[in-house]
Amino acid sequence: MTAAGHPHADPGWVHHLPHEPNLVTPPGDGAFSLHLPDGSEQSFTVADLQRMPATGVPDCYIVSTGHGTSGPFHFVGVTLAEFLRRVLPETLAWRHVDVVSVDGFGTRLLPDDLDLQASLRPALLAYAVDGAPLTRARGLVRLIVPAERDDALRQVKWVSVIAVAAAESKET
Ligand SMILES: Nc1nc2c(c(=O)[nH]1)N[C@H]1C(S)=C(S)[C@@H](COP(=O)(O)O)O[C@H]1N2
Ligand SMILES: [Mo]
Repeated sequence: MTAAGHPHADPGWVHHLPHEPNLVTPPGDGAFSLHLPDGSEQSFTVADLQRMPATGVPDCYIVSTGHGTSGPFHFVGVTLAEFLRRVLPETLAWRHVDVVSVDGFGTRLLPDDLDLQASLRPALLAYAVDGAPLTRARGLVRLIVPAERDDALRQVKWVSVIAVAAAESKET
């Protein structure tokens, strides 16, 4: 399927893969690249994330339409909101952020997605689960969107690129 019919997805975003979990773990150590609207790129490692304030979100479930629900999991990582606060220029208003995996799977988040979840159950760039480091096989670094309870299309394993699109303009 494409994500076009998915309530969270931007109509312009199309998944490259069917709605199935990828069982082949790609190479890599969790490092990913941030793409900014001005065309610049910046690399981040898991150690970089670990130096940022950590947030834990308990009672997360991975809801697979194909192979059932797993969890509850207690994921720990950096909230996407906090990550963006730290890495984006303060004046940059963003329109959407695409979080994309090595395997092409990805999701698009809008400012509302982070605002609505900003308090108790925020979206995370997770590097640990249930008190242990997240393994590469389980998705290091994995986007966890706790607000998504109906399927796992936003629980993106092996984050490879975080691409930020700017809003048209920001008048102050
Ligand atoms: N990178 C990546 N992330 C992904 C997928 C995928 O194919 N590639 N599949 C999604 C789907 S459809 C499901 S059901 C869950 C499966 O997560 P699990 O392997 O932890 O059970 O991962 C989600 N995240
Ligand atoms: Mo799934």
